[in-house]
Amino acid sequence: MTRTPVTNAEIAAILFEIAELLAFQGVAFKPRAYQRAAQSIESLGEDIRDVYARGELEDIPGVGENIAAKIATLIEEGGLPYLNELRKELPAGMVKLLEVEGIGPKKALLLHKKLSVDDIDDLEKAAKAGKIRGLPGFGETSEKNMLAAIQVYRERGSRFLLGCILPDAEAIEAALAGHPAVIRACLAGSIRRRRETIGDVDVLVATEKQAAVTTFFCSLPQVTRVVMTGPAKSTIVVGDNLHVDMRVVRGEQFGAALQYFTGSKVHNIALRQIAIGRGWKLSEYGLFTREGGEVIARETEEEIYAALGLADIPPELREGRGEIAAAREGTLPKLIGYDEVKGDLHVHSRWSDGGNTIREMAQAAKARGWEYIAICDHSAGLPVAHGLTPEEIGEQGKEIEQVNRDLAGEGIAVLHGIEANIDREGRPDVPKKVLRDLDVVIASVHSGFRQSEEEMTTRLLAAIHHDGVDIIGHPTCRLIQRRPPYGFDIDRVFAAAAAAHVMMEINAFPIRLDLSDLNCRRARDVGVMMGIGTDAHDTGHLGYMGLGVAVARRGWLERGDVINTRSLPGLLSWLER
Ligand code: DGT
Ligand code: CA
Ligand code: CA
Ligand code: ZN
Repeated sequence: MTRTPVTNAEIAAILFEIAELLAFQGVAFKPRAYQRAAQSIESLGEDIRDVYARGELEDIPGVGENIAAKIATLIEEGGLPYLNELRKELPAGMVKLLEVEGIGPKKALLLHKKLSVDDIDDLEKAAKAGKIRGLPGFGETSEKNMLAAIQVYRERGSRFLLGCILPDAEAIEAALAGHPAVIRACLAGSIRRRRETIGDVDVLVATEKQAAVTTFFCSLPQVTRVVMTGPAKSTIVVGDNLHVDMRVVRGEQFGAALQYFTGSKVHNIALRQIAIGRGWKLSEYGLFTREGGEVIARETEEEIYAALGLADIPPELREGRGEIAAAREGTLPKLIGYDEVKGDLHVHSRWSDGGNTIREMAQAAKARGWEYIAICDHSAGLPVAHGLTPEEIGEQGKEIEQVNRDLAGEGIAVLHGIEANIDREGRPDVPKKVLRDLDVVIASVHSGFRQSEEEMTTRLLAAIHHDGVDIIGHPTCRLIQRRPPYGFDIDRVFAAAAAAHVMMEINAFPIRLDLSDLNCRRARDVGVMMGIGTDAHDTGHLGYMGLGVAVARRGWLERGDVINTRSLPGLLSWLER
């Protein structure tokens, strides 16, 4: 039974599926068009049904007449005959094969034809039986890697990427906060702590009219089904299978409940221990004396922390990683603020695999109040992303100059950068003399992930010591729940980066978040400068900046640890050194 797709995420998912199915059939160009449209819709700032109602679907970047018609059918009819036709042509499990790291459409088709592999179970059997190593393009190593990738796939479980659900969660929070009977509404749980993956969304509401608010919650437009309702807690499902728990409390205990339901469990256990030590009791109802049950604090979180002798601890730090001792000693970091970012260091455009022009990206950045963006398209070593040759880099420079002239006086500067590939020896795939003329050079690993730890360390050290490189892009190359970070000597690489005046990127793209929170903290401890890049491939992706800041905050970073907090002159002077 399929349900009518309603959310942007669902429509995007269908377009992504069409792209994959078309790629399977070996169709050229069309898969990319569907992907591009899906990306735009995923990060669209409003409900796609509103765009449709205004007849403006074709204004969405990447959506042409053909795709707009498909979206219209989806919205009007709740299904798409075209998709059903495509699906019929392949066994259902085949598409899932693409979710195993290292398997693209070509390999999947080959496996299907030669070994009758129809799904992941078949694949696992074939690999275990040693049947795959004999196929053209496969060997014993790739067979072993495939088994490891299947393992990763199976362990992925059902957690959601923060960046994919935060907009929905914040929309629900805002809707609740806007209800007349709601005194306060706030996200809690892991999503408030901004963990990189989220099991379920928790939201806390203070109201005197529990029944009315519960009815409202269960009839929000995002709701797919209602799991349960009750006076203290209700659970709905949004989209495919995201659970949202709403807890209802009275106004005077809001702080205590928010503290309790924000977690983490480890953090809360430590707080309860401190309370017990003082002869008190801490629960979601408040902080009370053990004897007599007198209220000590409950209205705000600050009051609870203060009563326990602690500075107020930002949610992002509540993971039991030393924050309680720091709060007691007054040595908590003064975290970088979400509003302190002045620009984006990693932006793509149509010159490589982005969906928008340089001018459109600049204007969208300006609308966010930023002072600069660095256009860092891919270089020629990445043909799948239409990487730029040195000549094209030169032509792009002229366009950037023109955009800067046109936007002069508007307070937004476009820097000319590149995201160069680091080859297996650690060299960027762009000539030095070309790099020298650029404002920002990101160097990233995009291939050859399977080197040994020693080789990868040497490779990264070489890139860091190359005098044209300013930033190492997505330094560990991990994809959350999909691809583990490649192995390398992190401490050596960070120490070298600090010494060589090379930044480590915090790539804010939802599936990357690379460096991770823990790695940020390690990098900061040895004096590495961090730069946040959204890796935006269209204007909507610029919104991922907040995810990058969240990672930085979870990594205990302060304003001075992150280059994007500087104004343009400060950034440029750091880059020139
Ligand atoms: P998640 O949903 O797996 O990403 O992680 P959380 O941290 O949101 O966990 P969840 O949804 O099970 O519970 C929300 C918060 O409730 C959790 O962060 C801490 C708080 N809490 C406090 N004490 C307990 C307890 O004894 N059990 C559970 N499950 N949660 C507790
Ligand atoms: Ca949760
Ligand atoms: Ca929960
Ligand atoms: Zn990259």
